[in-house]
Amino acid sequence: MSAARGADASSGTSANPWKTISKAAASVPPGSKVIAEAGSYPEMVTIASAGTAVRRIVFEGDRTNGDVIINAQGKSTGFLLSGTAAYITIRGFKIQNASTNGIKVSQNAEGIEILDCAISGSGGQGVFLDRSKSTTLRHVKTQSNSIGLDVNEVDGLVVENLLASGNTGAGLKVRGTTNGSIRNLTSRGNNQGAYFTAGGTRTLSDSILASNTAEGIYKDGGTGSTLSNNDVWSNGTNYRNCTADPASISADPLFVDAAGGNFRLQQVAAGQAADSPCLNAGSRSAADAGLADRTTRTDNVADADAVDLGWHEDPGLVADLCLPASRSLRQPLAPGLAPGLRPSRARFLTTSPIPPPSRWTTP
Ligand SMILES: [Ca+2]
Repeated sequence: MSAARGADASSGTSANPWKTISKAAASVPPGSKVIAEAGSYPEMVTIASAGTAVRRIVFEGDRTNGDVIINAQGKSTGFLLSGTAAYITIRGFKIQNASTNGIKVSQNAEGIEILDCAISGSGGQGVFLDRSKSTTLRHVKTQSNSIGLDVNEVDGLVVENLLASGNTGAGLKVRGTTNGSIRNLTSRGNNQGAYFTAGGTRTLSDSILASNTAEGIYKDGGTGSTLSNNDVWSNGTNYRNCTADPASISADPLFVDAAGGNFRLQQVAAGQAADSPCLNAGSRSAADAGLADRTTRTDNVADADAVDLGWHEDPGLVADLCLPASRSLRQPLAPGLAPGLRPSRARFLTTSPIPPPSRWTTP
């Protein structure tokens, strides 16, 4: 698509792109890859189509020349995955200022992947997974929303490398949910770091929950949450209705500059005065965590050995895309983040087979 020069009446090729992602969403068959180049797309994208496990439909923001932004100002939702959506991948978008949800995955939607996205300024949840099946989030930032990530009774949840900060409610809220795994979460400066309601089977590990106003981890009744290898520090109450496991710590994580939006970890090898206690404190290797190509360091050296706790940055990005912690809910974005300043060009490719799904599920 090209927000600038496209037309929805055109053929949707690279030379004659569509104007909106919504047009592509209503048009493409399984196995398609939709590419949106840099620019701002002022729309609510509803996706009701279904790929298959081996023929996903991929919506990708090509960030080579800048951010690809869904400007949902005045819309309820940025990306709405309806109940019929299946095997859809959404990758590389910034979704801003939706009145309700940046991304919503509806009941019975299956096999949805949300990768490398940043959601901010939503009036409700940045990301809301509402009774979906087999849903994956990887390398996602959810900042300055009401709730960062809200998971409601999902069957099969994988969350790996999530940053939740500056949300007025919980950074992470998990209601029910079976077979849920949350790893490498950094949840800072929210009301709660992680809030679990009763029921389900969920694990939270290799994560940092720090400086949240109310609880670091709040288990609101019942059982079904397993905690391990977390740093839970300086919250109003670190653990409520739950206790630390022996592999967890409670120490200042030594973010480089959390107030300024830099959630990398201080380390002597990268030039800081001290080493974060979160280095190599995880339960598995960086490679097994899928984070051996990401970094917690200011010099962009990739994580190695045991995985470091919490958020890992993409060293390929020119600048961190985190919002400063000082920005309150729904304030205008800084000029440097203003959308739509670059000409956008977009391509819709149906003739090129997309890579196998493993490319998209394995960073
Ligand atoms: Ca490490």
